[in-house]
Amino acid sequence: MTMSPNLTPVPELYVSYESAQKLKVEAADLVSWDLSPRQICDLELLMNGGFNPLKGFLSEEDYIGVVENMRTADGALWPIPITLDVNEKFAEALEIGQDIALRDQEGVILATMTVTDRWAPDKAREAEKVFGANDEAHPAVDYLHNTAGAIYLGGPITGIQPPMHYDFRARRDTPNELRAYFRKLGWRKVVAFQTRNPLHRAHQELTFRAAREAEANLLIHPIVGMTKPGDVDHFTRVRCYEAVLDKYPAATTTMSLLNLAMRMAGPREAVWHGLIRRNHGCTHFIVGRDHAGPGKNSAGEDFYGAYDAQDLFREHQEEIGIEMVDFKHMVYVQERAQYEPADEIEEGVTVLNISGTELRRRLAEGLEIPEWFSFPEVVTELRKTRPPRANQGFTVFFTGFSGSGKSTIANALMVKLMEMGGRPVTLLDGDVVRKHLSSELGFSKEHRDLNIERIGFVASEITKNGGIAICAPIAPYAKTRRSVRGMIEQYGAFVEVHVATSLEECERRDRKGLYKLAREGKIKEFTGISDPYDVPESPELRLETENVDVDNCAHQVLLKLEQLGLIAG
Ligand code: PPS
Repeated sequence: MTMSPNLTPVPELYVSYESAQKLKVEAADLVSWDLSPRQICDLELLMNGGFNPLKGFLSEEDYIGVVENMRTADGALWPIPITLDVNEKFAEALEIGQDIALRDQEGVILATMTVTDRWAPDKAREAEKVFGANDEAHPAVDYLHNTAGAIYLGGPITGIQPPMHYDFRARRDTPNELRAYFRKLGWRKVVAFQTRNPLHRAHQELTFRAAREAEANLLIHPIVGMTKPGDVDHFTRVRCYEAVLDKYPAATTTMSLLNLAMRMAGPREAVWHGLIRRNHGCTHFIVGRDHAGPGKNSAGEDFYGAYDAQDLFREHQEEIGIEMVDFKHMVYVQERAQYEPADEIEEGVTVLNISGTELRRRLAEGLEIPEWFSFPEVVTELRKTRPPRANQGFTVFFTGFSGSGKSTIANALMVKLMEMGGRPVTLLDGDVVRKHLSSELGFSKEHRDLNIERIGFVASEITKNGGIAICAPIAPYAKTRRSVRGMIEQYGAFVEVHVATSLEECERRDRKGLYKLAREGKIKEFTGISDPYDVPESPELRLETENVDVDNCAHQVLLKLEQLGLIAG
């Protein structure tokens, strides 16, 4: 297979500069849709030709073809639905044929779209076909059901301007900019390496070998759009990549950042990544073991077979127009002090390896990370963003009935943590929050959710900045607690503490006299009496408070924090 697709430009969806200025003024009068972060990523790649041959968000017919057979209606290979999901209210107010303006999160108009299609997708079917299972343990299936709007809009895009990026501007290239760069340097063959993780010595070795075997130059092409929740943030990663770039022989390798929103769709994602790299002028693409794998499903098994991605890629290689380079699993051979492909190593030598989980453990516990595993510059960067757990921020989230003792225990815990020192502590008590942060809210489901989300947001900011947030609302709904957990776990630990005082005991105590009023119907929607409480199924800690004093309850929380490595013993 000989390929040199980087000689001609790829079609873009932008209008000329003059037309864009005019269109921008006209578009200000259109109905407009505020794009989500994921839609902004998709739109950028639609406009700059990264998603060539797509000309806009998929029509219903294209969507069905892509979901069912990985093909648009005119037969082009395309494995991932690129759809504009919106809410029902917005969709209902539109007419087919209408132009809408697409705005970024600051309100800047990036493009217009002529709405040709509007439909309610079968999301369960989409999940089964595209991601292999309708299982919310898959991040994209979770997104599909819990974040994406109920209605999809389709239609061609007219590009006005790309989304603005203020970070690493010199490292961001459109497909045509990369093609021009390769042309200028005379790079006829280019191997692309896709990554969402920091690079260590094994990656450097494998990418270098891949390029050497293909007699090609190397493009490190990391994702800086959206990756798997919990990944190392792209700012840190790019600083790590810059350090690794210096380790390749000069003028063989370059790096460019790709603002793609990954879906973690394994085999289909690999094909998609191949098409995107072809559009960026590459001739070869490295596909590894479990490419773009999302981890375990809700039954604890892998979503995809380890080599499914390679198999699907191989099947469509000609059509993708880019040659696959199999990932070689590289391991360190101690006797020879070098990395070698695992399948070429004879018996009897000492093979060293540090898994991703082991690396995270070593970072979390501040343990040594050997030089044979990674470059010192990379380890230094990682240590900055992943300090040992005992120095990271975290959130303790108490939940339980009104009068269960949440506030009292939370106060005691706060004082104990302040006595220990080291990190700032903030208490977001239910009553206090309702006074300062949520004073206009009542107790409907919608208002309670809003209240808890606000608490979650503040706690996540505190956690991100290395502090301790103690929250003590009722937080009666499991789904909302789960969403807050998700917000916080990006930055540090979320320790859910169920204050399990029974309703009978809370009502017997009735410190504020509210239960009496609730029984008399004078307070409506009162948790436990006339409003539900979802008992936490697996909190980090459950506190039984009957016949246990407050000091002891707070001490149990401290012991849990110590056990989790969040405070020094
Ligand atoms: S929630 O559901 O998490 O938003 O509730 P929260 O913000 O923690 O507020 C609970 C406090 O408000 C008082 N209160 C009520 N609680 C439950 N249901 C109703 N209808 C209600 N009306 C007022 C009550 O005193 C709660 O305080 P705590 O500290 O939990 O006893």
